[in-house]
Amino acid sequence: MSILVLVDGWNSAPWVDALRSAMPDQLIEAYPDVIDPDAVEYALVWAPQSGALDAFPNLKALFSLGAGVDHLLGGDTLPAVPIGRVVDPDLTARMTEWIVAQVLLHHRQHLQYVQQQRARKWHNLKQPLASEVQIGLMGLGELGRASANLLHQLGFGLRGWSRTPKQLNNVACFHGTDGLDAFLSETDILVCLLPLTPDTEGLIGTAVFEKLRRDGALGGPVFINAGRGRIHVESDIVAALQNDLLKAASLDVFEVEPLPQDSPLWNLENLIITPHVAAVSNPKALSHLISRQVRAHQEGRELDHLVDVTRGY
Ligand code: NDP
Ligand code: OXD
Repeated sequence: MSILVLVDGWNSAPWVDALRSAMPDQLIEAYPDVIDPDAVEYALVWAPQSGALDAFPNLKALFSLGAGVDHLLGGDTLPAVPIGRVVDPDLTARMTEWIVAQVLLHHRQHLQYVQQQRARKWHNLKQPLASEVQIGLMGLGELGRASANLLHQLGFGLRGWSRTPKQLNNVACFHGTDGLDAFLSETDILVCLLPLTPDTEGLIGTAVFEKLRRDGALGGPVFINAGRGRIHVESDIVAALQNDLLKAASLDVFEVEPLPQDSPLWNLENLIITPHVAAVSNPKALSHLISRQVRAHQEGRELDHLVDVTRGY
């Protein structure tokens, strides 16, 4: 039996090393250096190339090396085996840090103060309290809920939007297409932590920005996206940041990654760009999750955090 690491676009060596430490009794192989393809029973995957998994007829389970699974569900027919995804305190902590950091940068008007500093200008801006600002979280899954908890502790008002109904402490919950307008109407900082699915692709653009609260304490709405780039429409973001439909934005994810050199996003002073680093999967932390999952499957127990392929996340 062997466990395969097939991570397109990532360096597989740290994953192989971490898995060998976590599972010293198992054979860990890095694609394409596989001794016996028939012996591969588990595969850790990120964006496998078309048809790559066909070479392993005895796969029993796949594990996405990220929380998102659009890299896996997008194209090919997949082997009919369970797919586990990353839900882990390490990744959750990284994401909540990034979300809280971006929210606070906008809330505390950091972009304006940087401009003032460059101009050697000493001028204090009116500062609202966190409790005067409503954060609207699109996506109330593992990462959305963890971010909500921390933002609540900082005193922000919270609204959340999901596909199915939710009841959460301290979050006004909305769901589905019917609940979207009401959710947006009192949101000052819109945070996207949605998965990319056929339903969410291209969802966030001008029509959404127009519905955000315009007379809130921050003086204009802010958009933050750490979900996936193809959920937003980049040309709409550029226009919205140029014509004050949005006051500012933070993007970690983009329609095309790496963000092309000629993208107009690079030049916008009211936009913060990070290169898809909000919550990078950590091999050492996640090898323990994979090890637990493999053991559970071998012992006939159900895997945790299974992906629903039909739903797309
Ligand atoms: P979950 O699957 O736990 O949560 C997804 C949430 O989105 C759920 O609340 C779900 O609703 C909601 N949702 C899905 N489809 C729709 C829809 N059509 N309309 C409304 N709500 C919808 O995911 P995670 O929280 O673990 O992760 C979210 C995403 O974050 C990942 O899919 C990935 O794309 C991204 N990510 C980005 C990283 C980065 O570094 N930038 C790192 C890690 C993840 P319901 O609760 O009703 O099912
Ligand atoms: C993920 C990511 O989905 O890193 O985990 O984007």
